[in-house]
Order: sequence, then C-alpha cells, then structure tokens
Amino acid sequence: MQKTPVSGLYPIIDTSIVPKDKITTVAKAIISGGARILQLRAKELQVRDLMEVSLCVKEVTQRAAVTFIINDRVDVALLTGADGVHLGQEDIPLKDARSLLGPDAIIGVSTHNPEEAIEAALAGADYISLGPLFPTKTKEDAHPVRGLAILRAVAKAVKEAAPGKDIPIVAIGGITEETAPEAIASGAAACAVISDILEANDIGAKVASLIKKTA
Ligand code: TZP
Ligand code: MG
Repeated sequence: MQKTPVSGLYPIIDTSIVPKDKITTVAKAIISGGARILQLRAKELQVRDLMEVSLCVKEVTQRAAVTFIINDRVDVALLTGADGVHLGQEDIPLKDARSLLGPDAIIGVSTHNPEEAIEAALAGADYISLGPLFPTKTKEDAHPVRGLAILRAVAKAVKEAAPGKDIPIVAIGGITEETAPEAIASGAAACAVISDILEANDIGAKVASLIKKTA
C-alpha cells in the first residue's frame, strides 16, 4: 500500500482549545475545507475519552479518505485503526512504534534541530516536524523559537541523510496565512496549524485559505 505523502496543510485538533464534545464537529469542518490529513492532539483527555473521540474522528476521516494521525499514543492509534501516530522526543521510540504499527503506518517525529531530524530520518520517520518555527501560545512548554534558518538547515540535513527519500519536513508553531508561505519557501513540505484554524470563526473557510498558502 502506498502511503499518502504529507504535504500542504496539516491541521491539528488540540483539546486545549476544542472541548471533547466538539471534536467531531470540528473534524468535519476541517475536512469540509479540504484538508487531506488531520491530527488529534489530546493532552487533556483521559485515555478512555481519547479512545472514544478517536473512534469518532476515525469514522469521519475514513469516510472522506483523510489521513488520521494520533499524537503520542501508539496504543490508541493501533486500537482505533488510525493511519499513524505523531511522536515527540520523549514518547515511545520510533522503532518500537513501527514494530507495533507496521510498515504502512505513518509515523511522524517532532524535532528541534538538525541532529534530531537526522536521527528520525535514519530511523524511518515518514515525516519530520520542526518547531516552534515562530512564537506560539498553544504549547506552553515549547522549545525556544527555531526560525527559518534552522528550518532550512533541517531540510538540508534530512535531504543529505536520506538522499532520494524525500522525507517531508512539517513546520509547526505560530503558522498563519501570513507566515505559511515563508515556511514553505524555506523547505517545509507542510505546515501544521492549531490556533489559526481552531480559533477561526469559519473553520472550513480558514482551512481552504491555508491550503492555498501552503500549496
Ligand atoms: N509543537 C511545537 S509548537 C506547537 C506544537 C504542538 C503548537 C503550535 O500551535 P499553533 O497554535 O499553530 O502555534
Ligand atoms: Mg508527544
């Protein structure tokens, strides 16, 4: 099976902004705007609630053939049939997640510098995120802002470490319609966006305009 390449806009539903009972509605709005991938990032939810909402999001994403990624929880991704998982530097190591989820799962890894990005590339990450690219209020424990020069360095390092593999770099942190084009111009294949989408009055319209800015 061919994995869907990660590119363009990568919306994330974060439970610090969206309450549990609104997650499915927000997922539908994001899909209506044309998103092709969606991540659920639910640091606030107990695992049983996460299971429940993940099954709902899985249903709406699957119906629209949208890739569904779960943050942190390899077990929940496996049990709910999500397409993949997004792992931080302190989460289950990529090789262990891979052995549980199998070769077809999409596994992304958060990185903050070229060294972490090369390690993720060599370990078989399907995409590598770098952040926070710009200042963000969404992640309180975020690393210092990385900026466009580090994004360019990470993109170059990953190309050199895994030549021909074309592993997408996903920029995250402070990305808006205004800042997305410079992230793409600096080597990001995709932009992950939380607050600019979730705080929009019309989520579908916001997603549609962000897709244009990340094309
Ligand atoms: N990782 C680095 S920055 C960030 C995460 C999860 C938060 C991004 O949120 P926003 O609202 O798009 O700046
Ligand atoms: Mg994590």
